[in-house]
Amino acid sequence: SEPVSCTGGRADMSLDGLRRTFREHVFYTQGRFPSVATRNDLYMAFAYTVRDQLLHRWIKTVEQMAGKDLKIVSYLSAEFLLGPHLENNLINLGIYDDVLGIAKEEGFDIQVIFDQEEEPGLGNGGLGRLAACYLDSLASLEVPAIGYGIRYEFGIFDQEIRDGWQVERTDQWLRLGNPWELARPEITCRVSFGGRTEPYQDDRGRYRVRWIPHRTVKGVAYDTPILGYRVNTCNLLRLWKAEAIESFEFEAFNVGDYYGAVDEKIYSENITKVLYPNDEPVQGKQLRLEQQYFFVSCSLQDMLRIYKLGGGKLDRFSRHFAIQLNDTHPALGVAELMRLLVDEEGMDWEPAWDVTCKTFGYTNHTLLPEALEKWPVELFAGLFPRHMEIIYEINRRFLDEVRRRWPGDEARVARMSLIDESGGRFVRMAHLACVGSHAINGVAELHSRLLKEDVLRDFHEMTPEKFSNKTNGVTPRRFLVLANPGLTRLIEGKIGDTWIRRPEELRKLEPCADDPAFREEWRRVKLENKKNLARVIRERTGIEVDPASMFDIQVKRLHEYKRQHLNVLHIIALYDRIKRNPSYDLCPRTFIFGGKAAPGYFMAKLIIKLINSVGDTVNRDPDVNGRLKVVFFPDLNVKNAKFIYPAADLSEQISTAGKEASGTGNMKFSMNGALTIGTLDGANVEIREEVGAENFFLFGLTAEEVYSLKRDGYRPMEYFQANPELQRVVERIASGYFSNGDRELFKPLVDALMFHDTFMLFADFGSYADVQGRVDEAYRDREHWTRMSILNSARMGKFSSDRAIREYCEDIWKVKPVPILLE
Ligand code: GPV
Repeated sequence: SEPVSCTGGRADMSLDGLRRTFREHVFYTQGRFPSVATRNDLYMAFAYTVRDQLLHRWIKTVEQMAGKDLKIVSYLSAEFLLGPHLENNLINLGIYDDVLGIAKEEGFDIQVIFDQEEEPGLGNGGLGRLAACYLDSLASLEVPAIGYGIRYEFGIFDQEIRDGWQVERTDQWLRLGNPWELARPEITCRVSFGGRTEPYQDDRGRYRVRWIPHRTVKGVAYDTPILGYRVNTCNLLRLWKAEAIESFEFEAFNVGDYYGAVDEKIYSENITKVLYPNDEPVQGKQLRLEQQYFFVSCSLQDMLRIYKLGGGKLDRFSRHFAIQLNDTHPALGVAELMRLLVDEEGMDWEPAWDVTCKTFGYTNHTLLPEALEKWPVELFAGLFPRHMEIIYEINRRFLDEVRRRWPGDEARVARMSLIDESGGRFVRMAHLACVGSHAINGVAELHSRLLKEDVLRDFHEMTPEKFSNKTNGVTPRRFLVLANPGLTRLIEGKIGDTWIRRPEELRKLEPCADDPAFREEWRRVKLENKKNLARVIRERTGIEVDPASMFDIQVKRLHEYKRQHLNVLHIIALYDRIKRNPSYDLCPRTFIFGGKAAPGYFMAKLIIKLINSVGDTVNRDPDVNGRLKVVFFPDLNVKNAKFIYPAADLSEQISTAGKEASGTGNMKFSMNGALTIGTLDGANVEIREEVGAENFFLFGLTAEEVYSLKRDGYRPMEYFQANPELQRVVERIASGYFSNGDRELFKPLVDALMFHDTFMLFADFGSYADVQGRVDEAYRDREHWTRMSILNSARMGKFSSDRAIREYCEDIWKVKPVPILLE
């Protein structure tokens, strides 16, 4: 067919073209005269101007892919934590400076326009942000890909801090409209729930099963274009919204049941109303399971539809689609694809199973046993009677195989079964994902090793060839170029800009670490970034912080295993030293925390309160005299994070070894020249390898030591009794020193540490405090510190998500780039 013509007009990317398109959008899209256009009108007009460019490339992408014998990556994720689009798209298009110029000419501040964008917070933290980085890299590497997920009407809640406590407010990201998405009311799927199954014979006399569901909803596609960096590939993020199917309304209307019809509508739309704000461990709620099935079923139906458009035969499906399961949230896909192929398409079991296993890959993101998803069989079978049967059949065949390999080993059979029967009956989603995938991976070397040795040991013994490691990465576009323009310019001045696509080339900066003038410049940029963060902190919290002090930052979801409270214990120790010796020599430090707590996670919320209470006391104590400041930065999200990573001197990555699968914040900090204080956990291990042990502050037990200590009976009290400073620290909290004499407030926290200390803070406290002492000394030698900082940035190339995606493409997905031409 004729190539679609969309040159000229709004596709014109010259300065004049952009300016004209922008003015047109103010007028024809927003319906405003320039003189009465609101801030939002201007933002919308800019966004549509940019979107026109994306759509131009999107059409070219679809056009040039059609009819080719290619393979598409399909990334299934319950979360995509994208962050604001506008700035990112300007960078990827290469028109950032042009648009800055236009804004200036038209007489307004582009920062104010950027600030107007509400970010799509469709994720909780690391897992959702990783999915967003991977979409950026897939497009930047020109790999055909679709991200599939849920269009939550309310994303992750907005966090406010009141009286030191977290207060949640609903996120209203769609309130003023979303210029980045295209509703596709004609692309819909039906998704069913409940009911029963019934056997029948098909026209060839074969035994078949039909599912007679209790209710059915409609999924509607909403598409967001995802443009790669300085390429024409524009991929698709397709998010599903749940609606009522029309027939329900008609039926109800016919019997005069107006309210019934409206009820049904509300009931259906509920499915995609809100993101569950718990990350690991997830909550075992029925609606959550419905969400998972809803988006997985829509996505698989969509892939089959697209595949059939190309006229392909179903038994070759896996040659054209590689589906990646982002943790077990979409693992139901294994059973759903079997149902679609066998029940709907009439395939036999064996070929359908072959297609399924060849299509799916599974990424595990956690070692916390309580975070491994399992659903009560009763709940599961009630919602998905047919999938339950399919899972039993998968399990029967699988366990037969286990019994053939290990005759008489019934303990192994029980351990590996898809059904957990050790007290109640549960469907184990990780087992379903393992059995139904040809590839299983962890997200850092250590994590992948521990998966093989521990969590998925039996599966590794049975099919070692399925296992591999894919260390996480982050996109240098958003987390360096966009977040840190000062540093980007400085680096570009030395080594050009090719590192933005090939971050291994950042190594060329290494010699600059020895150049005093460059170090001076490096410090100047860091100071500017710290002033910038100091301004934002003042605006949001009223707290004054000194940009000359060391910025020591821990931002991430609040979790006991991430040990924000270990950081607090150390702050209190420093405070205690000052109180005991007012002339105590401490390099001035500003401790900055940020992150959300799951609304039902009491201990995490109490830790936020503790941080704020300690801050209140320390920040106003005249004895401290500027040496210590403690800040809790409210509402950490992608938009706010851009002020934070570039301003850090020290990055806190202090999880209990063996608990953090990878971490990705650790990478964002180090790329921006922060030094890390951290345990040998997750990707910290590899970061330390890359930057060099001499440029990393290591402390704490190893994962092996944590395990053996636990096995031999860990007694926190022993560490407590051996460390007088730790005693004084805990005593200050317990005595009500930070809570106006209230000894009850932090008692749950103190008791948990004294009597259980599940995450071994006491065992690591001594080593942590010692190494913090070395950090203090190191910061005094500013030249040497700067050297280490430069080397951190220069050696972080490995942690670009481009590298990670290349590995997935080569080892798991077997997909190749498809360059897209504009003309
Ligand atoms: I499972 N992760 C997350 O954010 N939410 C989850 O539900 C689960 C895992 C995180 C891990 O905690 C991080 O260590 C990891 O870096 C990230 O996933 C991306 O792999």
